[in-house]
Amino acid sequence: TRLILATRNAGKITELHAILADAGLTHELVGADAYPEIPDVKETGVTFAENALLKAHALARATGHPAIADDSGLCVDVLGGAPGIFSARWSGTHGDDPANLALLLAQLSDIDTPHRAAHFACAAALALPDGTERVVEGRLLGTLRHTPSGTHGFGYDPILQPEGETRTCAELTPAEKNAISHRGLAFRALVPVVRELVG
Ligand code: ITT
Ligand code: NA
Repeated sequence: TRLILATRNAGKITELHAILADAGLTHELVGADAYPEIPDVKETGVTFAENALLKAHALARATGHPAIADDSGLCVDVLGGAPGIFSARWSGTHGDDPANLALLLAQLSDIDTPHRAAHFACAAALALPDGTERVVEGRLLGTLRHTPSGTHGFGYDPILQPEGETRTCAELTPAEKNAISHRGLAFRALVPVVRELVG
């Protein structure tokens, strides 16, 4: 069965292929870029779950295939949960990961380590063409560094140090990150749902 990955984020796509393959999913995974005629989905929700469902439904409806979507971001305690759902456009330009990270670091420059708690959040949604939907969430708790470190991953990975780790997410191997990440947790929880509803 074809399963649409309702995302255009290359970092997410790489991680999702590994996470879903490790979980034993054998579906043909096709990214949204295979459907250039389908317009970008407006993320008008106010939660990760709402935005993930919007993206999954839009691709399922437009393609006629089941679709899974990821809405995710970095939530900083001292900023009241920001950037949160605005993580991909925090600096103004959608998808410019380095600019978003640089702006966030500048905003937190006066905040010392005990007050730099943050977490990654991920909502994983499944939608079927008939409108059936499910969504599950995962989190990765940690602390923000003052300077970026590491070259793996994407987005804010070089500044989030997971709880119990001495390395940032960008210093973990991809397999190490997927084993503990918000995305790994959410999509491993979604796999039995896919098996039940898609087959
Ligand atoms: P799609 O909507 O096409 O999936 P997007 O990049 O716009 O792509 P989001 O709206 O969910 O997706 O924004 C997610 C942002 O949150 C992403 O651009 C990163 O800045 C950040 N983010 C999410 N997961 C992350 C991770 O595992 N590591 C680092 N940063 C992450
Ligand atoms: Na979003």
